Amino acid sequence: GAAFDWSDPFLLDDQLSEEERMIRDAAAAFAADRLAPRVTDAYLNETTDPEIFREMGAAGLLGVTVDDAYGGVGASYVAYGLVAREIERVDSGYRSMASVQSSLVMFPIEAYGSEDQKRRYLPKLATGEWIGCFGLTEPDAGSDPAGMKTRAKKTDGGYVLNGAKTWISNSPIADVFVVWAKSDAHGGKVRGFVLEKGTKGLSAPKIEGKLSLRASITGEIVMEDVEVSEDALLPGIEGMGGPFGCLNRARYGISWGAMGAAEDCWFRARRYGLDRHQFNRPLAATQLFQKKLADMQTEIALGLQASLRVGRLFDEGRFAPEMISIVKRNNCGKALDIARMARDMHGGNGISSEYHVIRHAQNLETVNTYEGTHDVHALILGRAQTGIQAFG
Ligand code: TGC
Ligand code: FAD
Repeated sequence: GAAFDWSDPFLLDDQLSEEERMIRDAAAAFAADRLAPRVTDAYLNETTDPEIFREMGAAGLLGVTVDDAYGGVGASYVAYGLVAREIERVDSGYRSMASVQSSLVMFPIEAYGSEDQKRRYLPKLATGEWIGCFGLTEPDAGSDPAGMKTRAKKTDGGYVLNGAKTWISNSPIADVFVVWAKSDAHGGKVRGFVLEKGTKGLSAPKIEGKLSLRASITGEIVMEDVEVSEDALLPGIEGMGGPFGCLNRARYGISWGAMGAAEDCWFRARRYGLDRHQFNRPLAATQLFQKKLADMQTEIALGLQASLRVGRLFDEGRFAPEMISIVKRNNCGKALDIARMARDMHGGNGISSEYHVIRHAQNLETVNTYEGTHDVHALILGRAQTGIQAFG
């Protein structure tokens, strides 16, 4: 038999390629050296340093799956997931910044963009010189994005866009805006547009006062008669399959990321239980404490194994969106439970920023909601097995 590694029960590490391990280790070093030292201040003061994008780019953490001809890394979806896990081990907000850039901005430009669009945007997004955002959600269209009101009207040689997006990660500091709008020239079908900061009529006010994901800036995108030329249109896709194709990638990455945050909570709870004594013995010597550690270990081991499987299927071109709903939904829900549990196991110290677990728990409230809420993914899975659509 093999020795049991409590921190890697199913020997996940063994199932990775050499390249995947190298990328994972680079992301882990970056997260520990560059992100961990800043996160508490960023969270407490609700500040996002745009420089982080440049640093992530230099470390090769943006556009992990994007072709290296356009500045990406050209690595696997498994490698992308491992990067998300390492970044989110520090903070879900930092992982958000990276997943939006890679899956929601670089991916659609690479997959649906023209050659000119790819050459213009991808290299600068890969280095982090340009920051991207993705506008799908609107004030009256969240879980039901097909209900969007944003419109693109055809003009001579281009389009004029009107509408408002809300809850948009990165938008107040973004240079590049991938936005989705119903286009009258395409029978009212949803089309993607790439807008640039500074375009007349385009603004992105910050949403203040978030009590979750505070290290990641969030804003609106307001479009008032924004005129763009024909080359702002993403030519390669029409319909809701456009934004959903991006969401598939981001949701998959989040399934890994949430496990990274959960692992951080688990390791901290274990350490705390070994160090802290009450009733003349370590907390970790109690049965209740050990049961909680066993539950954490079990859910994390299963969750990581499931994400790895979906990642391999992704890399083989054999994934289905429902597989992603299973891992996005379950891993986020379990991570949130684990973070709340770890907070409890830290007692009063658990509410202090110094111990990090309450920050993870607060962040995971967002992670459980965005990219399809926990319940919306249940409805996607319910539909797949009953043939009955329960949401609309
Ligand atoms: P439905 O009728 O099911 O489908 C409409 C069309 O879309 C296609 N489609 C997909 N294509 C690819 N991948 C998927 N996962 C797809 N899901 C659907 C489908 O084939 C169909 O195509 P066509 O050509 O036949 O028209 O769609 P519906 O409108 O009934 O949708 C229902 C539902 C609930 C599944 C969907 O609307 C949904 O997933 N809602 C959740 C919304 C969401 O996830 N928003 C995320 C916003 S972005 C974000 O949160 C970023 S946070 C990032 C960060 O900071 O990390
Ligand atoms: P609603 O859709 O109004 O849902 C409210 C509640 O009702 C939820 O519990 C939901 O599960 C439930 N519900 C909804 N419909 C049904 C139904 N049919 N049956 C049963 N229950 C239902 N969006 C972007 O486009 N780009 C971004 O970069 C982005 N970043 C974000 C960053 C943050 C910090 C946050 C909080 C959100 C972000 N979002 C982004 C938006 C996010 O995707 C939406 O918040 C999410 O899709 C849910 O939509 P909603 O908030 O409108 O909630």
